[in-house]
Amino acid sequence: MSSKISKVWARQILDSRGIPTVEAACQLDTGEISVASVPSGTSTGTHEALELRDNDPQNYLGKSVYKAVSNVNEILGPGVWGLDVEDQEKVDKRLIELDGTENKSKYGANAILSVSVVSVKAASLATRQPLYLWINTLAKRVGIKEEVKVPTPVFVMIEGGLHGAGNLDFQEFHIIPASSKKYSESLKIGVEIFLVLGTDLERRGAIHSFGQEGGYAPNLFTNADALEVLYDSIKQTSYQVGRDVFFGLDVAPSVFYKGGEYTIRDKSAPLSDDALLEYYKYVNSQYHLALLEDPFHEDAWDSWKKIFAEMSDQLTIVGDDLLTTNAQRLEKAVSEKACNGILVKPNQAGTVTETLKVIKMARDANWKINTSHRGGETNDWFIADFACGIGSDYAKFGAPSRGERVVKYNRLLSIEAELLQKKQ
Ligand code: 2PG
Ligand code: MG
Repeated sequence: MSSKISKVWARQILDSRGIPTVEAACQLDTGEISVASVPSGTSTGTHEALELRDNDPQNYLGKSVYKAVSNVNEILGPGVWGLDVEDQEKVDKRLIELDGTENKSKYGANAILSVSVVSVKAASLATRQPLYLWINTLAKRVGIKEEVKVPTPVFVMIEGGLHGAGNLDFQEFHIIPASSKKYSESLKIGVEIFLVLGTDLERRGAIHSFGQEGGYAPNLFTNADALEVLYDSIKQTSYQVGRDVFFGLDVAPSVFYKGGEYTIRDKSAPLSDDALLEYYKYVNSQYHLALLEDPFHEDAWDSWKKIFAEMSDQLTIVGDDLLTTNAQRLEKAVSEKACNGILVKPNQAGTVTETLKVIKMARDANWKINTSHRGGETNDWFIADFACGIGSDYAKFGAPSRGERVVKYNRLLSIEAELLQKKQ
């Protein structure tokens, strides 16, 4: 007989930026207790489910989440009491019904997701199995066919845009080890390149600070220079670009998009969508990108269709702000051929079940899945188990540095070890 949820409660904690977020706990009728906290985006897409903040200037400059916490304690938590913890679909359905809005704006996606995730964690305790295995069971229930696997890490090496304190326009410059490599080998590659890159940036006098996700945030002349510096650093290691490692970008252009044009350091005049596409082609010819995330503004559908038609045979075009882990937007992107990869962030959707259904749709369209952390993170490693449980192709958890990022990369190490042991 499966366990029932006997109590869910929440409190306010801080995320990695020092900004409040929601932590929830769930107690089962058998006495087991799980705890989960939710992340928060810095460069959020307009179409994401709503993150509820108090907007009271007297409290954490408006960023407190006391209302979301009390929504868990008074409405959402009591709403799921007595439910079978193994019936995640029912738990999430109840949460969605209680809120009743399209974008979870009544009780807040942060409040709702905290209850959804803490229930998944409680079910893994109740069923006495690792979290990633339980998530795989949930994934199979919605029709996802993939088995558990440790994804290829996408390391955020250099940060600009809203995430970096330096002068770069693009938000993230990635290093992606070849997908044929074992995860522990990929982690070693990522760390070695990261350390060489740090020394290199210092030597170049590109005075570096760190970005939100632990990557370097240097001052450079152009965005392409960041790729050049990365390229040089890799050359100093035993790894080869195009064989052992590949590049990726999360452009996140909302920050430099104004009046229908994109202003970047690489060009003296603002670029039209077509000119930006030409620029991507040039960058790709020089550096061979494996992943290109959010190349255009989140509502520039025609430009997305164009880049898909012209470049998707060479690289994976990933929609993050374009899709916001949202079934309707994904459906449109599939039917209009706007991209061939999705960034999956459970807090954009608001419940685990909705996130799983989006992944199933993307898999049906033969897309690549990149499961992602957020700019504001906690030490919760749920997303690492989630990425393995759904058989994600990639996992983007930031730089291989800073506690809230490495806790997830380290969790992947232990999952890899467990999976290897099972095979023996
Ligand atoms: C992104 C994410 C994570 P944020 O744009 O992909 O790196 O950033 O959480 O700020 O949206
Ligand atoms: Mg992004």
